[in-house]
Amino acid sequence: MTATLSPQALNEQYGIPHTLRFESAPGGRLVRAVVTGDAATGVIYLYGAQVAEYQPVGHKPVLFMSRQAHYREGQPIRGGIPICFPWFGRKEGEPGAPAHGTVRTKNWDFKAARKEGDNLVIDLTTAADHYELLYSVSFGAQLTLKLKVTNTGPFASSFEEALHTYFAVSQIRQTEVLGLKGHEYLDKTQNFTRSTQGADPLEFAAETDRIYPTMADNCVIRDPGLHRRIKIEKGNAHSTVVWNPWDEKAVEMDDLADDEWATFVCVETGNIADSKVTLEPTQSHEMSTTITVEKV
Ligand code: TA6
Repeated sequence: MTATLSPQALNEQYGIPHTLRFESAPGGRLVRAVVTGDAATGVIYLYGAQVAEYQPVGHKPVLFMSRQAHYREGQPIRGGIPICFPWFGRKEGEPGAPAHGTVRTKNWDFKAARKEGDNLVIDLTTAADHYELLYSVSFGAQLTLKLKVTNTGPFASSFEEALHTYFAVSQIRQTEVLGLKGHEYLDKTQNFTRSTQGADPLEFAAETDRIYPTMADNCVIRDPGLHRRIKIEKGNAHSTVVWNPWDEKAVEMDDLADDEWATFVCVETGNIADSKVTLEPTQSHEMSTTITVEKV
């Protein structure tokens, strides 16, 4: 199995009538799987194993995707759920290394697709350094993501990981994130100064870029404009990141339209900084997150 299989070959091998099909993405270079399940629709790119769309039946789209996203090899796709691995942000001691690791800008191998009740589950794999990665995405009334990492090398080694989820919101100024109170964070807008979050909810009135390295609790996004709450449950994930670039930073980003910053918030599940993971040879670690939308 190789990630360079054509949509036609993938359809022959893994396609499921009325439920799963493969196609070329805009621009024709990347391949994506389109899910039309009983409980939800979705899209996942083989490039980066990046979930780009998720919409449970009866709800509006849950994920944000930039109108100006690049769909070409060598560049990350702006929106959906990029996977950060084996480091988060800048690599320590290597300023030239790509931000957020190497797996979001490579083609993954499509491994399997199966129906489980109303859900459609897709497995993709890749390797990075001396790690093997298995990513399982279950599209249903909830979206469940599981990232399993195995150390295939001869030595113990450590990594960081994150599911850098872009949630669509009606308006960032009215959006609230709950569950962070009392947790320490590294403020990237203040040169990574450490502070403790005093109050719940977190509201947005300026650029926000915070790593909560030891925040394993679940979070909730409250969006009164869309009349919904998004619950983010975490398994084996001890860090949370919250990000919105605000207007000035957004204008500098060529893969984001100037008005789009106000319509998303990233709430990211991961293991970062103080919570990086160390694996002995042959050991595995699985992190997961489940996203649930509720009307209010
Ligand atoms: O998760 C927050 C963050 O690390 C921010 O600092 C911001 O730069 C963002 O990710 C996007 O990073 P990217 O490399 O995708 O432009």
